[in-house]
Amino acid sequence: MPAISRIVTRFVAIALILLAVAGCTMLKPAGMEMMESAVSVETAPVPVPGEVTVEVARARPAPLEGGNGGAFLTLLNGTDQPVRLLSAASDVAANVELHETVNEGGVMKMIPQPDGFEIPAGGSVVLQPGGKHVMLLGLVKPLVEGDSFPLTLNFDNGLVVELTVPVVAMTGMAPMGADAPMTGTVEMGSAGEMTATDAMTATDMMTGTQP
Ligand SMILES: [Cu+2]
Repeated sequence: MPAISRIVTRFVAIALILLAVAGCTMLKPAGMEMMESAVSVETAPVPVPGEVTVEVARARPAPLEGGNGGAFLTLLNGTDQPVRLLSAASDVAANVELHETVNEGGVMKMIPQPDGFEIPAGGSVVLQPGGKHVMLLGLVKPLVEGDSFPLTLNFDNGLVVELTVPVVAMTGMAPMGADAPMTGTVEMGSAGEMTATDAMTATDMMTGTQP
């Protein structure tokens, strides 16, 4: 192969590599745009390098003013340090706590997590029905499908994230105390009957027993 031809070939090869690299970096802004809009639960979000981001925020409908509700989202940590979600706040509820639902011997218990949730460096934490969740205690109004409400997330690195959480119909288990009075059986699909436990906070009990 003549020298000039080799050089041209090499140039084309380098140009193709640069194009491929450019293609990769162009995907990142597109990913960030997706974050702004509604992202389906099936989408597996990827951390944005150097940033802590929140995706797939939503809440399930809750018919009772004064009752409880649950909000769910995915926390993504694109930094090289662990970051902890310390607390959440919203004017849609009298009190907002971080909870985790666990199965203890077949009984679903909601355990308050006063230390919040740690997101590993480069990793993610998924808040979803039947697991970790943002507990809305003492709703100031029912959560109706199609509505939305503000939610503030406070992280241990000083980051504060303000979200607008849409209320959407969701499959899966209701957080304990949500959607139904605690004196009865909570609707929770095939997972069985949910019972009140000592893991519940006093606030759970008080707001849960309202009609
Ligand atoms: Cu809860």
